[in-house]
Amino acid sequence: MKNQYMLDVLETVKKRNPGEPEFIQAVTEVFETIEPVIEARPDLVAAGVLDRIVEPERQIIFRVPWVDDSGKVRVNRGYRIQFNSAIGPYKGGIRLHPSVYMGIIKFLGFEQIFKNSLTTLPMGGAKGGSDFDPKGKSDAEVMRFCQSFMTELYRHIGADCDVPAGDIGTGGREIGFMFGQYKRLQNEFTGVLTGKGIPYGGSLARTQATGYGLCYFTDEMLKANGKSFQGQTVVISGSGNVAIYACEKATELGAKVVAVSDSNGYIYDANGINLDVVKQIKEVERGRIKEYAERVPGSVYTEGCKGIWTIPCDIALPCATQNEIDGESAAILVKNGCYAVAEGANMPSTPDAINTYLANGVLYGPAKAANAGGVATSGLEMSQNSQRLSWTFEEVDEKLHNIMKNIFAACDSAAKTYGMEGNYMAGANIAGFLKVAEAMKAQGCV
Ligand code: NDP
Ligand code: 2IT
Repeated sequence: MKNQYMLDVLETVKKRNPGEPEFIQAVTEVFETIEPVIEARPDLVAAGVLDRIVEPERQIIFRVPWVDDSGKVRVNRGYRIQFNSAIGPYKGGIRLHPSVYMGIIKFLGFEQIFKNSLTTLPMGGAKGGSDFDPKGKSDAEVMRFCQSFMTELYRHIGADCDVPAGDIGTGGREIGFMFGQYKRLQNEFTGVLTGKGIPYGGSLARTQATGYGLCYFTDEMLKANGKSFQGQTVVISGSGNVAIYACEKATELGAKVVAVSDSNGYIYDANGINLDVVKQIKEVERGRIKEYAERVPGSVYTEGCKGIWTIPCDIALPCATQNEIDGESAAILVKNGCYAVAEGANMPSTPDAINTYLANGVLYGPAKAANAGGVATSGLEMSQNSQRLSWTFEEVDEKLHNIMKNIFAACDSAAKTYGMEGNYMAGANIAGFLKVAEAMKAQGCV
């Protein structure tokens, strides 16, 4: 990046957000790819769009006290960052994981601005979460935590203001407890959360949406380059919501998924992952992926998660967490013949890994575009709630499929317009940025 104005803004971001490397990483990646837009659009510079877009509109940090099953008082820290409302109400998930701190929520909230813009639906960017670890907690403990979390959060959100959803550690169970508490406090039944259960306003296909959408996007990217999922070997990291439904759709599209993982280790199954077993272990029993090897003959479990990227594959779909593929892992993927990486997780590739993909002609589907199907379907859930109607699974799935096709087309076309054909990361950042930037300029200095 050579543009002095952009370098100055980035310097300010670094000074204002010390000790938050993930946030700096996310901002740097966007800046490096939108430089030609900034060079071509002095009006956006004059409107202070960049100076404003890197500063969250509002950041909320709060105490979350709850009582565990032994009667002991526990305290977690809750966050909600309402990053940008230029194109719609704040929208983004809630992450419950012990690694959560301001830098994680800020990077996720920042990326959400551009992702939500790419969906073409009217949603601003936000993210929230807590350092609470749902693992090993009883349902009653999770409920008390969620109720306490919402007892503070409810005053900051609303169906037309800020609509949270799931992310790591927050699934249907947690959304249910949070929705119940919101309704009780506000005495209002509204679409204030997405990812709700089907009996109380949830959308069919939201559970599948991120994983399915990832495969729809990847399919478009492969087809545009003369390839397809048919007969290809796929490695998927993670075994949570995104990984499970990515595995389901990739298999349906003719691929063989040979590996999945969790934070302890990974499974290799040369016969193709038996997803019913994974669903039973992860969705029903809330167990560890290690148990797969005990139930499926011929599969092998290896301790540690990084080794999953040494398994030879044609297509890699990282669906666990940020920075899970570093430069070294990316080089091994390339050496083993992997020619496409599409991101179900948010920011799973380090800058070194991305450089390795681009230098080796790997087709690279960046998170903001590739995993946008989850939040897009959340947008469809909001539409259904506003209409007080429910669409069928097929209707929602078809809309999702079209949205993912359009997202790929937008990334492809923006990359071409700015002379970076085939660089879908640049295309995603540019297309996502431009819509928000125009809206921010039109609304004046707010
Ligand atoms: P889940 O909680 O359902 O699953 C997360 C999976 O990733 C688990 O297998 C978990 O293993 C693994 N994982 C989490 N943290 C780490 C870590 N630090 N190191 C190694 N593995 C880890 O979450 P989701 O599937 O919903 O989310 C996965 C990714 O997709 C995240 O990056 C999320 O931000 C992103 N995403 C999610 C969307 C959604 O709709 N849910 C939408 C768009 C993006 P373990 O059980 O051992 O912790
Ligand atoms: O990262 C993401 O896009 C999500 N976790 C989904 C957010 C949402 O509002 O559905």
